[in-house]
Amino acid sequence: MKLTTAQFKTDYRKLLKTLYAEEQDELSTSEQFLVLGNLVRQYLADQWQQTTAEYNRTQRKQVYYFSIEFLPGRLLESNLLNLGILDTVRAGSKELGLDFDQLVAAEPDPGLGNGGLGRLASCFMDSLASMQIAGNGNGIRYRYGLFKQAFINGYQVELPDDWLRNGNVWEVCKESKACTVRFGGNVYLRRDEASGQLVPVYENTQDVLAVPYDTAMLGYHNHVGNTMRLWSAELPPQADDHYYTQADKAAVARITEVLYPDDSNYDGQLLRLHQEYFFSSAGVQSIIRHYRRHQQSLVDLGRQIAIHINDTHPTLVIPELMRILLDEEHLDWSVAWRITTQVMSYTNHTILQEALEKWPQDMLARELPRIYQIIAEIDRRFRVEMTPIYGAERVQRSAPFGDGQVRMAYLAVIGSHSTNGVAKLHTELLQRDVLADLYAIYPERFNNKTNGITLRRWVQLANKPLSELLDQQIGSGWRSASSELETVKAYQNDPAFLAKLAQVKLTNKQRLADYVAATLQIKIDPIALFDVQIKRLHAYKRQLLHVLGIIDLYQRIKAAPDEHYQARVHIFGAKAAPSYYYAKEIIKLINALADLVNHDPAMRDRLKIVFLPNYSVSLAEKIIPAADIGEQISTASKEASGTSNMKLMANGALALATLDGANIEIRDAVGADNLFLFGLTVDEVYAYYAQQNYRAQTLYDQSPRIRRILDALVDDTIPGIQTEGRDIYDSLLRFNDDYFVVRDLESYLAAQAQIDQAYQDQNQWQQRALENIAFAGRFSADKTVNRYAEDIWHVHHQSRPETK
Ligand code: CR1
Repeated sequence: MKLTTAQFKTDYRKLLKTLYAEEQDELSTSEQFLVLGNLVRQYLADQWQQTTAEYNRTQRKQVYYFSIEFLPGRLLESNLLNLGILDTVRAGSKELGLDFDQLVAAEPDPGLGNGGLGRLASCFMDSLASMQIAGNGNGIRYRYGLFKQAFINGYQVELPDDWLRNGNVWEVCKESKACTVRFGGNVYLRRDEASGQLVPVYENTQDVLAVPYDTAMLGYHNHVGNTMRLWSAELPPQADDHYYTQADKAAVARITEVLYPDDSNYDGQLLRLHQEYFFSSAGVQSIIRHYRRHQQSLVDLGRQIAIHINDTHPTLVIPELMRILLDEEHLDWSVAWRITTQVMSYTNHTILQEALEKWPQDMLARELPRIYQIIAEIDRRFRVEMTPIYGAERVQRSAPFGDGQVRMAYLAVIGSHSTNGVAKLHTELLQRDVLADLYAIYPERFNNKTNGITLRRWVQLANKPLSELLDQQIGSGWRSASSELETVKAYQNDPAFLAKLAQVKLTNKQRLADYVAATLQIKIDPIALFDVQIKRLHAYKRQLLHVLGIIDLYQRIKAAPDEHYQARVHIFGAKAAPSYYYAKEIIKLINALADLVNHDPAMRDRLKIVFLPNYSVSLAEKIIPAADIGEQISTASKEASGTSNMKLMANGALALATLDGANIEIRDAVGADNLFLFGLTVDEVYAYYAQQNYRAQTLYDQSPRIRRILDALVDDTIPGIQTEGRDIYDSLLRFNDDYFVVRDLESYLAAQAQIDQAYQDQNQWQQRALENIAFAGRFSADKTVNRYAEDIWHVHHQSRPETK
């Protein structure tokens, strides 16, 4: 949009008066943010309204992305960037005497997700709009986001995230578009006298009103404003003869009160089931209602809409759509089923058994009786159809019902026309292992869609020094066509450019160092190598391996303090699920080790550990541009894709990585010389599983170095971790190290030694960083969503040269 600084200043002053009727300097920073946010809301309104109107007028096929998590990050700056008025508003703010960066930081960062899954959903929202795909988000408006993490005495404590306390400038409540979601009660089918149709009769249900809150999702410089719709649970309007109590109100509000703080872990709470049906049902109802307003017949539904199931949490959209088509639209089962499978598609995000959702059949029957009947019929028909072809055993292994449970991933595959994994290796493992029986039955349904990230947030906004340098060197075309980043390779042997690249990194490291000094009172030197691991705390992600590597370095410096060591700062960001005891012990270990190392004068500033609390999207934006090394060290096969690997690469960090998830594709893009690989391969891990011949204890017995490192956990080297140190030690030796930490330790140490060596040659290091930046465009979410659009949703997108 067009905007001059003069106009902006006038608008700002006017709105300030309307909202607060005060002088500018009376306002707090967060009030100033609210004025600016509301103004930007006004600026984006045209674009949002016109897009909605255009979708209604042209009746383009709509994509609905259902996700129980979204992690959009702060929206002020990204909305300004996408509108094309970021520089104007920044300059205008300055003239108004506002501290723009402070205002940006005053926006609450919505923590409506746990980690990669939720952040991916938000990268996709950004890319859908930027690729001019008619894509809508559908999720839950949690009253409280993911807990805020603090450390007390090195232990994680969880504080409530009251993100809505000052309101939310970006959302619009659409009370008139609310729908009713039914839980519990009894249901039976009765033949309607007049029509002769079977209609369900519900008795004693608990009805909940789902109220939508819409947020605009803007495209980059293209006048598109898509919608992310989040549902909030409320009491239905009061009937004349019935008054609600406070307790009624609280019971209903509970459904959308908190985000489940578990990542890669299935949580079978009743409330979780209610959340899942709540947003699935509300979303599908509103889609059909909207569709019905514009179309006569439902037979074309499959050509007009696509519903995407982001992990299994929204799988109940399948029986819910069936319910509406059967009970309300009176279609035959076979017609309804054809439409449903045509509409639905599913992405799997993990092969971890503990994360695959299964609901007890009796619980589903009690809580969602009609939905249960429909799933039972899906199960019955699947068995009838498939048993003659594939045999009873395979069908029993792959049907929705099994062992008294409803297996949600199986239901998702059976009820969709497409199932995808999120990296090549992951999709292969789904086909080979986790979903092998269903792959045998429906091979044509399986496909891979490697994850992607939006470079607008992760480079343009997070790393302005790099963005400006790129503009100077290769022009600004890369900002809308990320493949153009590859042209920067022409400067691989230009020492002046490499020096500028090094300078950019130093600037970002200094900025992070300032933040660390201000928040943790730890002094770190930007000249040191910054080695970063940022992700949820989980045994399979192996933060422990990283810690053992640091213990090794600590011990080596202690043993030979006068040798030369590359100075290092090890930076962690990680939340542990509140109920994940082992993960919390690792947090305590890292903090205790940090305490020891950071205060040991023998380290002479050559080793520092920084564990930044409350890892979040906005903290990631500070850390990633400052990283020299990004650790992606999961046990091979366990990390479905990873996405921080892509963000770090785009910011010129080199990966220290196992051959897992998308690391493999990153290696294929940048070449094995431009990252540091180590550790077991998937085949080696699977061979250990097959042969059951892994013994961590043997490795401990054979290697003095491993022994010395592990012993530090239990011999008081690190004060304050008596129980934690022992438990972790036992997990490795007594319980035989589920994630092959000990097995990969020496190979990890060797890779770290290579890194220290490589860092000495700064010219060559910058060449490698440049190679990573150059190929980051391959992992742009713009391309990823275009592939979904073409192969899965069958919708049109903008045809740019970079679509493939
Ligand atoms: C995976 O663990 C992947 C993201 C996004 C996570 C991670 O490797 O990058 O999904 N899975 O696809 C997950 O959270 C519940 O499952």
